[in-house]
Amino acid sequence: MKLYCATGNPGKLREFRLAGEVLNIDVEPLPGIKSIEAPEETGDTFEANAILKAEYYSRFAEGPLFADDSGLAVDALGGAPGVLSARYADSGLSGHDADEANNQLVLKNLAPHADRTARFVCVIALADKGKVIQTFRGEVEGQLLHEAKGPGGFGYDPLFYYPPFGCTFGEATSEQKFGVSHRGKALRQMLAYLTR
Ligand code: ITT
Repeated sequence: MKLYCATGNPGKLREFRLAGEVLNIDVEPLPGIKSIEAPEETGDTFEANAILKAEYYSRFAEGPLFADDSGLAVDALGGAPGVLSARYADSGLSGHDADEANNQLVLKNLAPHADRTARFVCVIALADKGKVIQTFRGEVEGQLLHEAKGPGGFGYDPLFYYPPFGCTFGEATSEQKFGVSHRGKALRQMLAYLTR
């Protein structure tokens, strides 16, 4: 089975490719995605933005395509950064530097709070020819540390301590993270749906 995925985030793309290997599906980036202007993510929910991205990019694909909208929801911050996770610090930076600025702002805003519970949320939308077919949601709960730990993963992974592993997602291997993560859960649901 071949599925196109649409993302401009290299960290997500690495995880989707790993998913393809582990779950035995041919996951390929949408050809030419770099030359397609990204849609504005105007939704208030992960579902709305995932659908918006999947419907938009599937117009450029031949065959089914999926997109993910994901982020970190911190309980003590009322669910922030939530759908704004990628641009929380509004730093104008990209890649690792943007991640670093976002992590620093989360730490600053969370400093007065004792409760450091947070969850990663991922909604994947599957679409074909501009129409959504189905959405899939995965979540994983952890605790935010006071400083980053580990070189792996991307985004908020080095802050996200996952108690069953006894380490952060930044310290876990990609395979370990994929086995329990929000993205892994959503992807496995999509695969179950496609092979039902
Ligand atoms: P695309 O829309 O092109 O896929 P994006 O990075 O803009 O890329 P989102 O709007 O879904 O995607 O924002 C996701 C952000 O949430 C991401 O940039 C990270 O800051 C954070 N995030 C999501 N999943 C994560 C994970 O597994 N580990 C760490 N941070 C994650």
